[in-house]
Amino acid sequence: MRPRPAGLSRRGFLGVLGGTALAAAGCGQYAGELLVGKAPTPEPFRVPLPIPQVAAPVAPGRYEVTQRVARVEILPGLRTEVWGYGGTFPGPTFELRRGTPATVRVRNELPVPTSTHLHGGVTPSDSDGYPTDIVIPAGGHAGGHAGHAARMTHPGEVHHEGARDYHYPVGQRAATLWYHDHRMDYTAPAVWQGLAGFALVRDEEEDALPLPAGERELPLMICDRSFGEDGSFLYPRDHEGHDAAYMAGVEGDVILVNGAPWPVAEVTATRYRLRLLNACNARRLNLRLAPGGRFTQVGSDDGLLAAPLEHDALPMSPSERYDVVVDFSAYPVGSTVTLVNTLADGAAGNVMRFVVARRAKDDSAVPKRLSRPPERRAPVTTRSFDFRRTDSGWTVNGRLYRPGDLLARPRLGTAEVWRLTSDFHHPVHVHLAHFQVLARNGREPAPTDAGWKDTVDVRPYEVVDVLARFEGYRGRYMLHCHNLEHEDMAMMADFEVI
Ligand SMILES: [Cu+2]
Repeated sequence: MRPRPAGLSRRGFLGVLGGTALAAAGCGQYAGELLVGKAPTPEPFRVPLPIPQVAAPVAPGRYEVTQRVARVEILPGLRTEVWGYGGTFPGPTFELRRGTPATVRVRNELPVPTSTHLHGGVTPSDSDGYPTDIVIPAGGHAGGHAGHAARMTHPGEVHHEGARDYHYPVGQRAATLWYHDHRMDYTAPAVWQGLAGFALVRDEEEDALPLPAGERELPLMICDRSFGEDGSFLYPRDHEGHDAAYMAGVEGDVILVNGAPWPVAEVTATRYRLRLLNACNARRLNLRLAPGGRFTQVGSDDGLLAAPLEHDALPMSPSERYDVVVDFSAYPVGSTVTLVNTLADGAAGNVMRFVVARRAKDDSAVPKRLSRPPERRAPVTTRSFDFRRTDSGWTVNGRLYRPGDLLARPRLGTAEVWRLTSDFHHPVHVHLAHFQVLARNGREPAPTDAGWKDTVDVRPYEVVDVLARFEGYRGRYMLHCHNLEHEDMAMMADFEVI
């Protein structure tokens, strides 16, 4: 492995690339570049929708999960090597409760180091999954195709040998969170390989609502992958880990929900609560129901709305979530309802299918008042963050990411307006702080921008103002593009809550 100074390598070569693929991608709805798979495309709507296992605590408030390599059947008849929390993809779902702290011991038996981020979590800085705060594989080995990165160290890198505990106080409202790898330079291939799962926070406010529950509450992790002929995950890599042709982001040609290709779920003619997550590396979605129908939104990225909202379509950039209710009693028994993505053509335009199998009793309802979200607080200042491609690569305020380089120092307990601008599709994610979208290009935000969020889709040449509140903990956090290839190519920044 030839040594490379920090700040060079793939970041350096971005500047000399031709912009053809990027320009083409920037014109349309696509954020990334399609990677065409080589395995036979499975027939859609044949594989039953899997529901990830719920993680079982080893003691009250204590969990242990091992990241390991596993071979699983994703495409019928073929085996895929995944890197999974617990050896599964998605990883187990963590059921967390507001006011009940949880400690999760993550043991790393993969060939590469890892860092786990609880996305949307109000988490102390040292458990937030900082990219250079890494768990070195148990036994210290670090071979494998992406393993060379284990040998490259970054200034200030913190190593945990084999395992570490992440502490989650869980002081936050009920919400659909997720967790995923967040290691410096290699988040995109690691998440692609399977390192992601749900974490659901519940609380008394939510318990009191008559929303659909139990088997009628479905977490749906939507992502795209491409497969080699033998069923392995394809991911473009050059000798340094990434392929410059895919700097816009990698899009797969097979759509997975909870790790199954275009699955099918049998439902009763009743209401269902769907916790939708776009877990794609780069693909944006615009979800609709075919042959028609509406989503009743009850929650956004970081909690329940004050009151439900009706939508015909749900635009979702990577890592955005919607908590919605769909009433299948609106469809005849025996009919099918397909969740589609109108931003894609052909097979990738389908996501999954529901078959309305029979009538059933339904005690659920969507009340007119759902919750009392935190009020907006008057901002103390405005800051600007520009997400842009420069000659040196994907940058924030003209800078390539360097750990420890602070772009802002907001005060704990205050709110600020953060003005986000871009030259391309950039799903901007802020750690710790939740925000509300105030305006897009100076105008009212979209109805689907409602609620407290941690990720917002900033579109080409758009100006998005968000009101961020800094609650919880002092310390170092990040904001970054959640197109994972952009993130790995240094489109991140640090801020410190003081
Ligand atoms: Cu981006």
